[in-house]
Amino acid sequence: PAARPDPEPLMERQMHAFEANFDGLVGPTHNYAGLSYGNVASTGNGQRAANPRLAARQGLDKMKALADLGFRQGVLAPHERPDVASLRQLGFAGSDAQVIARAAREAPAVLAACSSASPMWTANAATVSPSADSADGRVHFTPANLNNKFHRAIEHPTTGRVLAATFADPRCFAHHPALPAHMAFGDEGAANHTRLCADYGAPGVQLFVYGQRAFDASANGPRRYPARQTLEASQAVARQHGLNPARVVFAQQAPAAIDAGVFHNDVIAVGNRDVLFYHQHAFADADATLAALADAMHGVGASLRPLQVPAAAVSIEDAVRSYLFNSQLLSRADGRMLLVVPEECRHVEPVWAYLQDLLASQGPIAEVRVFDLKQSMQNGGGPACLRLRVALTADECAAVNPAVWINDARYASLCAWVDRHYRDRLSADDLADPQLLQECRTALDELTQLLQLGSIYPFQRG
Ligand code: SUG
Repeated sequence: PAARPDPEPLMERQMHAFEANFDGLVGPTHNYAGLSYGNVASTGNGQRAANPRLAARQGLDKMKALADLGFRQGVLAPHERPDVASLRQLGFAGSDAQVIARAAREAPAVLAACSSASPMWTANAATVSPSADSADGRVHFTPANLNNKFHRAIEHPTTGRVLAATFADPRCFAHHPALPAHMAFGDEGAANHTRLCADYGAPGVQLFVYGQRAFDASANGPRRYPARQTLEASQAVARQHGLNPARVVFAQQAPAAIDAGVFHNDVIAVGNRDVLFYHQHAFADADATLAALADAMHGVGASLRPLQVPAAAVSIEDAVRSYLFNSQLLSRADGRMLLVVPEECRHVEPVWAYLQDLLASQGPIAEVRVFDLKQSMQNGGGPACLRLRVALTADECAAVNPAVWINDARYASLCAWVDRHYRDRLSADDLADPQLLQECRTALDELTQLLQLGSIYPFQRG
């Protein structure tokens, strides 16, 4: 591929770079099926009735609120569900309606997996490396294979097409295929990846957190719940993105944290610019991880500002219950930071008390905003799960599909689209209804026009 046409001087690029957030729009089949063993909200709420319309509106309201505050906010389209192609691959034949009816009768759990709206959690869509860090000066994307859960392993082909339709210009954006679909390369994307830097446009340090080593039988992994991400997957993504090894840190997540329900690192840590906000028991070896990060940051002329939350203030259980760390840490125009937390933080007393102390401490976090994301939270997806971060220069921003940015008009048209097409109640039994597939296709066909995505869905591709 051609190199960047007219590279701006580095200083210029640094000044004009920023972080954009691309949230997943909740799909019309949002439901609670208890599909994610190791994610305690998902298994705890399985079989509860969901409200897809409310779920989508809650997500859109967060996008709109952040756009109104001046943050660049984009949206990524949901996927076609139920995924009839996957059902056919599993031996269900006939018309689309017959495929669904047979799956509902013979294998309802498989139908539920093929009906999940899980692509909404775009922190798991891909790992993204900004141009300032990659060898060829482009933004790199690797869709996550999400190999650990079947309902998520079917996401990456469509995710790849959504990303390619959003970040289309090959002079700015490089798209890689997902890693091989084997547990040795289990990859959960940006949920286990944090980029630290002084400025978004300056070279940074990328932290990859893994749950287990695939090729080292003596390694100590979790005992109760699965480790979804392997070191070998993280290493492959770092290689694929052309990252400088001196600016990459691989760290193991604490196995005990995974066993307590921390199925991704973004349930126990979040970073932004030079700040890493993390729980005392997030990492298997916190001292070594912090030292390696501080060292690598020093190498890019930055200094790390670690913000450790002691277990004495917030237990791992309360962190999981409240999703304190599944927050968005965003840089305001004045350089101080805003923490976007879910409503549940208000209801877990030690967490809310901790947040008051944090605000009083005059540290980097100056503001906390609370959002009601209950529909997503009940499946284990907080504010940070719902968004994919992409650091962009002004040039790269100009190359993004303009129809995906959230502004007043797009928010209004997406809300109207949701209200036109989404049900306000969906239970496990409703997944057998063949009409649901038609509703989903009609809605998505309209959405591809609204967001100018082209024919990204299997049903549009014949
Ligand atoms: O992969 N839940 C998702 C939640 C993903 C959260 N993402 C991050 N932490 N970044 C998961 O476990 C539940 C679906 C269900 O049970 O119906 C689910 O897939």
